[in-house]
Amino acid sequence: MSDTLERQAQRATAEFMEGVRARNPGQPEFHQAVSEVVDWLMPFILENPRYQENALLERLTEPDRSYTFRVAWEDDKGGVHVNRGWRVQMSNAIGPYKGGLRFHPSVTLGTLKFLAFEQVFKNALTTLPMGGGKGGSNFDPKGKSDREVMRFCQSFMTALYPYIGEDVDVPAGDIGVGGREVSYLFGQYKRITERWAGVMTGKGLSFGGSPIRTEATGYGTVYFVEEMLKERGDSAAGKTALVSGSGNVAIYCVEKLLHLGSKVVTVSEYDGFLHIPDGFTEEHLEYLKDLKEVRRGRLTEMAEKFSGASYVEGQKPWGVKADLAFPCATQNEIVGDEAKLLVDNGIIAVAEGANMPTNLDGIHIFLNSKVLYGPGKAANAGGVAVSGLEQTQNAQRLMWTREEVDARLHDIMKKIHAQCVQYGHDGNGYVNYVKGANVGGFAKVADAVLSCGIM
Ligand code: NDP
Ligand code: 2IT
Repeated sequence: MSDTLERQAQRATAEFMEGVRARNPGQPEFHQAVSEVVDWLMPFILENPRYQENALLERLTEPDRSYTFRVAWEDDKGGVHVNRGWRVQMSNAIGPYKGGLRFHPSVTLGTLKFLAFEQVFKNALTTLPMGGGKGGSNFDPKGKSDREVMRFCQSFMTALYPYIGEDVDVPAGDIGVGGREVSYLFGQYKRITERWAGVMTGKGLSFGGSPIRTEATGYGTVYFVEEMLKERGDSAAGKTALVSGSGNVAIYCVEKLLHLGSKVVTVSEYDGFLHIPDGFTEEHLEYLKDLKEVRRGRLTEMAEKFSGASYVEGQKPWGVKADLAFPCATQNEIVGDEAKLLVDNGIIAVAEGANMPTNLDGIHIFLNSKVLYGPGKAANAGGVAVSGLEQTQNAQRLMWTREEVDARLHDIMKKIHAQCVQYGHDGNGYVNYVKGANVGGFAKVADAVLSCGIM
């Protein structure tokens, strides 16, 4: 890039971000997500004036619409509670809105706008016709009984159902929303509308779910890292890996790493991490699945049960020496200093199972150190990709085999990787996957927006 273009891009980015912050006060996560995209996109936009002339960035940072609603529900003792629910429909430029629902006490409209914005570009990279959206609530499922979660989900869907549909907007899971919640939400949709439609993904296999959807995000993240390593003639086999989180994405990331012969030494929770220096075995993994998916228990239990395992309270896993890192918990779980620690300890590749787990300083540290860094919108797109395949199976009234869906997932992750290389190669053998993913995703969405006229 010429100096002039670089300076012009920096000025344009600063000016644009000033406007984003002014128009969206009090939404720092949204500012961060937009900034990560615009930083890499601006030179491309300046080189292609039709995007600027048609105010593409301004249009893509303004949701098509957002709904806010009250969710009142009754606990097991008859107490009445009120939470807030949202659905942000960011862009349906290339297909019906698609994206998960998050139930976590930290959720705000700004959180969901950041997630919906990321989703637009991620979904474009999958090569499937899906727009981007996200929703959720500040409800905390932790410590609630199954019946309480059911009543909450029924109340949430009663407010949400007019705004979704198989060709309109198709929600799925995210933090705090797994198979149990999707099933309750889907059940209430059918009850209210009196119709069965593929209006949610992540459904149970006996009622329209897709094989491999549960595993897809974690598996896909590992397929992506394999592609990144392959570029350097390397592979994940025999490598030591750090995984954070111990939910849906983390569990199946660990599983695929074990299949490939990697040594996984950590998983984590909100207030600490489980360290197994000799590496996870199949027995550890089966125990973890039962602990988290069935009993909803704490990792401290595993530290007590298995000799050689310990729970390190109040810390994240990033200080443990390893070759590969898979942040699979939540946003901003790797901030600048932690990225530096990983680099100093010789990390080779970082693949984000979570959305925006690395802050902007951390991203620059990884890129400047020439670490293979796969941003969430590329590395974790396998989950939504298999959701797209679930929509296709529902439309066909068919169910494909595990092998077929897994093969398609693998193929999609390779195609996402290829798009990142196409747009992110620096010409000297290093691929900037952040630039590649953002420019690749944007180019597809922006051309669709341009074709459909000014709106
Ligand atoms: P789960 O609810 O299954 O698990 C979330 C995990 O992250 C738990 O281990 C949880 O720990 C931890 N966590 C959540 N919030 C925090 C926090 N504020 N601080 C520290 N740890 C936290 O969610 P998923 O596995 O589905 O999602 C994990 C990440 O992956 C999210 O960023 C999500 O957006 C992203 N993602 C998910 C996809 C999916 O298909 N599910 C697809 C693509 C991305 P604890 O239980 O102790 O709170
Ligand atoms: O962030 C994500 O891509 C998801 N939570 C999955 C969305 C989906 O529609 O499957």
